[in-house]
Amino acid sequence: MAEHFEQIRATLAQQGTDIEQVIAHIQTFSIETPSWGYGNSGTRFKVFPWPGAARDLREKLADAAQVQRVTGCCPTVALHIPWDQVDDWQEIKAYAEHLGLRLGAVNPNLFQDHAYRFGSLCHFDKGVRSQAIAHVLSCIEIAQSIDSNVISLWLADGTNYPGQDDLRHRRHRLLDSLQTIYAALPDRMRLLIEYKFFEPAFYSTDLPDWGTSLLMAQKLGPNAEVLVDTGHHPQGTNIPQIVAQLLDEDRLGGFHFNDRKYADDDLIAGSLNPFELFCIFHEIVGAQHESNANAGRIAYMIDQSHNIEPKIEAMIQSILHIQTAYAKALLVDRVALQQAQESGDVLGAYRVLQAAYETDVRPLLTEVRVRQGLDPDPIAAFRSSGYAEQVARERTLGESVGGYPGA
Ligand code: PSV
Ligand code: MN
Ligand code: MN
Repeated sequence: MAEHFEQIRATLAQQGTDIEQVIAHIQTFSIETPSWGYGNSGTRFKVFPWPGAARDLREKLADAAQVQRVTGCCPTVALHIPWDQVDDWQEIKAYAEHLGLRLGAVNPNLFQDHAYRFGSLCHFDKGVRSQAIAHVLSCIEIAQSIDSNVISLWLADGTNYPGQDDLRHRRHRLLDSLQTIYAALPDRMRLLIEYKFFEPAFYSTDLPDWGTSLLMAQKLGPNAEVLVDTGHHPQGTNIPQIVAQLLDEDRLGGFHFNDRKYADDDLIAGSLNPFELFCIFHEIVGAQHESNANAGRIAYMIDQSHNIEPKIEAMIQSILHIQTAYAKALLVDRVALQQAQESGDVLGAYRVLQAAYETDVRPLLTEVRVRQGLDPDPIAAFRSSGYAEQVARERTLGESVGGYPGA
């Protein structure tokens, strides 16, 4: 292991990079985990309850604290309202802090009220739009009270059949609703606008792609940015290029990481297409190198609902994959890459990326973890802690509060 670490150090030195810089980048990189990833969730076919799965926000936070304990890079937890609604936000904030956590992005729920059959912010009925707006405004208040500065907005709005509604009118209503929301946003708070090309709507979706989200953000103002959920694109979409464009437009708000084989599968990030994840980070690191201001304020978040897998371990595994992708992107020899690019050496440029991607970064991540006093193998550390068995004993199987189907 030590030998391999020295090898990485030597390779980096040849490239003119001090390994300590790479380590410092990895040490300051953090990922937010979602409260909804810790509770029972399922498909529309079945929810298989996991023994000991968190049933309420306090338990979700306790689980998230375990993820933070073994990874050291997940200090914040995203909330979903009303799934995570509590009476006393100060009490829950203090509880999170007691666990060594902070409360993160607030996600309004604009898809699970009966009123939203035909949409929320785009609905033809002003009363429904007002209800949806009021909900987002109350989420802004919650965010303020817990010192969170991110609202993540995902809409299920869309239509199922041609002619069902007027697409331009829906767009006007959407912009109008977003303008009301944006006007209520405190200065330091950001509105991250997520997109998704289909589902639950099947003919049209009101925010179907990054371009539409970007247009909306640009019309709203500088605190509105685009949220890229990696599972929300048609097959074959070049997500790294979307990332590059958003960075260049200074509107990349953040990520919802997850992986997929077919559509919005919400599987463990990096489990199916780790190379794509690496290419995403390659774009970010490239922008960092050029002191792109946007690259320094990206909200890295996970958005996963675990159905058959152990929820806490799935979260840890996702984080390890994301960290690995980032670490590999930090190893890219940028000077050699630029030389190859500018001399038209297509394969040479590709091979520079490939060399970084193929590097075994486990010794590097081990070094980072050991310096932080962590076990080099966070999954093993979690397994040997006995926490999973303890909560399986203590938490009776039952209904969780909020979450995806049946949860
Ligand atoms: C639904 O597709 C979704 O997975 C979106 O990605 C949201 O971010 C998430 O649910 C939470 O509402
Ligand atoms: Mn998402
Ligand atoms: Mn999704």
